[in-house]
Amino acid sequence: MVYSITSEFALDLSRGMRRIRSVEEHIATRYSEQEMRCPTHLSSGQEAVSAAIGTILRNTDLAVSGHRAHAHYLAKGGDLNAMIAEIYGRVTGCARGKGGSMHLIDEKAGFMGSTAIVGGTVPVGVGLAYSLMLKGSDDITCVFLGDAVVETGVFFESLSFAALKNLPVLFVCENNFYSVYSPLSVRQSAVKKIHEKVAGFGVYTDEGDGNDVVSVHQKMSKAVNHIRSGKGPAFLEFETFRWREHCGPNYDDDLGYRPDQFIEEWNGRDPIANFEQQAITSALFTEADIDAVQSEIDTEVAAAFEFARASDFPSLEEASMHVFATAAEEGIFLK
Ligand SMILES: Cc1ncc(C[n+]2csc(CCOP(=O)(O)OP(=O)(O)O)c2C)c(N)n1
Repeated sequence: MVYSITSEFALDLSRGMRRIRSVEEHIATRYSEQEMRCPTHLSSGQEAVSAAIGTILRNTDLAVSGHRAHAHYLAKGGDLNAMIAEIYGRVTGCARGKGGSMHLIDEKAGFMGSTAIVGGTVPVGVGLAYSLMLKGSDDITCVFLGDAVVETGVFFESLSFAALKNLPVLFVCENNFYSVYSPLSVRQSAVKKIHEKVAGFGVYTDEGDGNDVVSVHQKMSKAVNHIRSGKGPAFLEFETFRWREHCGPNYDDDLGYRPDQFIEEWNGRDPIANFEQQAITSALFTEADIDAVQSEIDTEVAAAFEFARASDFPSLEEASMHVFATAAEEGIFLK
């Protein structure tokens, strides 16, 4: 542990990570029931980044993400019932059942959307940051992105604009080293790491072990203070590891696209187990505290799945609304 934290805060971090993992693993377990009919990209193993930022962002801050968005949505205060209902395609879902796992949105929580197009929401996040700046607030926008996003042109255009206008935007890059099956080595020059390339734009950058929740929290706090005090954008790169296949509920290590040694090493770096072991050794909390937290989470997660499954699918009329604005207004699909 890099810096000292209180018992209460340690338990908060643990709760945040356990909640995300429980939700993701529950989705994985139930996916084969064929009731969730959209693709899902799970974040099991990558919980530390989301749990840490979740303790820092305010409700009035804004966030956007991409295809692997569950953890980000939950960390930003999204509604768990509405997220699970969305994955089940129900009208009670956060996008009224029309978006599925990759299109989460919850304006009440400041979670302004996620899309499946790699890099697609980066300019949206930068635009939102511009609007916050124009309003004169000290709220910030957090743009969650994977390592493949920095291979898109739109990322660099957005970064350039954010730097030019000194916008209050935090880019959080979860570098899990792979874009589907392609390692970084076949996609990007290894001369510099991602955060070093970004530093060339003159923005604040930092990097770290994305599985060490306390150090992630410390680095994020520093970056967010930098942004809130008007000093402009920040970019954080955290190295981490996704446990499961790129898309779907299974493990795909049998495919051999990630070296065995790499997998073994990262499996030993479980962010939850490692943090809790240290916290218990440091007497920040006990096994019993953790059990109590887990039992609350289990109840909450079970209730969310029940809520989703008991909800209706969108009606025919509903299904044609909010897809094409004009078409919906005119009701042309219903004629
Ligand atoms: C513009 C675009 N190109 C390609 C794809 C196909 N695709 C979907 S996810 C993905 C990998 C993204 O990798 P990364 O951003 O590192 O996130 P990770 O899945 O590793 O969390 C790709 C190439 C896409 N959705 N959009």
